[in-house]
Amino acid sequence: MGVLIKGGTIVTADRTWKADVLCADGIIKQIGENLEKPSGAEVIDAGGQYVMPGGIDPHTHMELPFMGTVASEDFFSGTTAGAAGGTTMIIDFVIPSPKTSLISAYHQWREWAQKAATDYSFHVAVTWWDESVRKDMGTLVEKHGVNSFKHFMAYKGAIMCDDEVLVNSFTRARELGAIATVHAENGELVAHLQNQIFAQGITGPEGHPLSRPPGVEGEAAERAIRIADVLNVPLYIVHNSAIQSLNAIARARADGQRVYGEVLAGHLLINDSVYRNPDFDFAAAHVMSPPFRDEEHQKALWKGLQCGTLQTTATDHCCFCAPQKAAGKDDFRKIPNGTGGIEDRMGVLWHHGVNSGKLTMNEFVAVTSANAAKIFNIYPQKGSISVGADADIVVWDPQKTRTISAKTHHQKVDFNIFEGMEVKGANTVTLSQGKIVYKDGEVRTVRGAGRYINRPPFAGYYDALKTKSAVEKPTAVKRGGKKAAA
Ligand code: DUC
Ligand code: ZN
Ligand code: ZN
Repeated sequence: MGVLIKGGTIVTADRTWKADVLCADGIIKQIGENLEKPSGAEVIDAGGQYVMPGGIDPHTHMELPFMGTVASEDFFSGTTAGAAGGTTMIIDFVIPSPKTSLISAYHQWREWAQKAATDYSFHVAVTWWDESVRKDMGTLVEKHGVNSFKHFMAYKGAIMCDDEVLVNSFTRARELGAIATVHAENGELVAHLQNQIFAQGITGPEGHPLSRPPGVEGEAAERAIRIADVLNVPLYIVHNSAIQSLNAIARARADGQRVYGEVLAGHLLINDSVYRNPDFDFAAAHVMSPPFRDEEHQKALWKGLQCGTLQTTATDHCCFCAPQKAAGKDDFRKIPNGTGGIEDRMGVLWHHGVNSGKLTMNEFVAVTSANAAKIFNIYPQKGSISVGADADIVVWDPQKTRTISAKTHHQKVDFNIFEGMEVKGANTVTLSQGKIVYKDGEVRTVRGAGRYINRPPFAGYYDALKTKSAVEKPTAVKRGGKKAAA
């Protein structure tokens, strides 16, 4: 059995070369020229095509209970849509409500994710603090393969962390060898601006970006970076959309701090004019946080990705259909925040990144899979084409064109933020664990075939962090005895 991918050009984050790839038992068994077809193996003709690691989307929210509703995309439909577009792994978020146990929330999400068609893992959000949270973080790292903890600095009165929670949780993450991650928006400022703008009579979706200006994001990013620096913990900032947060990351990295930045395909390609569209359904369909920004920010984000200030691309895939968005018909503050994109991230990044010359093919692999695998400590099991790696692979035809549309996508949502966009370059085949899950327009995913992927803590990586004697080895000043002469 198995699958032999013949005649393609392998593209990884490091190199490009012509070779065949033999997949069996879920992994890559052999890479080489003119490999023999084992009996019973299926052959994929990859002539004229690229063979790359399947995409990893490190930021999704399948079937998330949020803002009084539940995201429409579930773990099966969402991972299937991902597979159709070349993404073979997601890292989703366990988000416990304040005062609920992290461990029970983790088990709840594991149960929901049983139906996933491709592999997945979980970041766990810390939304409150007490001794049980401290203990549960330890259990999650030591027993459940979690190495990243998320902190929402926005969503006041719901899941927002104040500085006390950030400090406690970052400190604990440091002890455990885990990485802290943040949604960087100052939730206090957002709440203040939302109320002010609403009181001024702006009730529609155009109020959404006005209540979340770039400075709100910059402040939170800067604060999270400073806290992480003092506590000496690595930090990953999700969905950077603004020059302010980008610059904060660039400064911290130039200063030697381990700070990583993610950008969403949507923030690179969609601008804030969508919120001023007179059609409520259209404008509301784009309500997500942080909001889409103007072109100046988009250009800076592309440059951030090109120069390495930002290392990963994601989607924040969190789908709500028009009837759900209508909850905020008369009040933009009540529109469920979230947009989709898992199916199209690879295609739009290839088209607007590689075809435009902004990214090399190897950089494309870095920002769509390899870097996420490295940052979240699952490389080279994921994000690589190497013997022994999981056989999560896309066969990519650089000549294939398609037009993105909600009418044809596999995502369980009635809107596509990239509607009408023509892209050149697409997967013809997707393999997950060595099995064909998508081929030439036909989806072959299997409900429940996805596995939970453990992510170990970062022991060696932490050893390399600079030590901060002021925090780690304080020395008391000796006093008493004879007074020194004045
Ligand atoms: N932003 C969104 O738009 N949706 C889900 C959560 C988030 O941070
Ligand atoms: Zn977020
Ligand atoms: Zn999110």
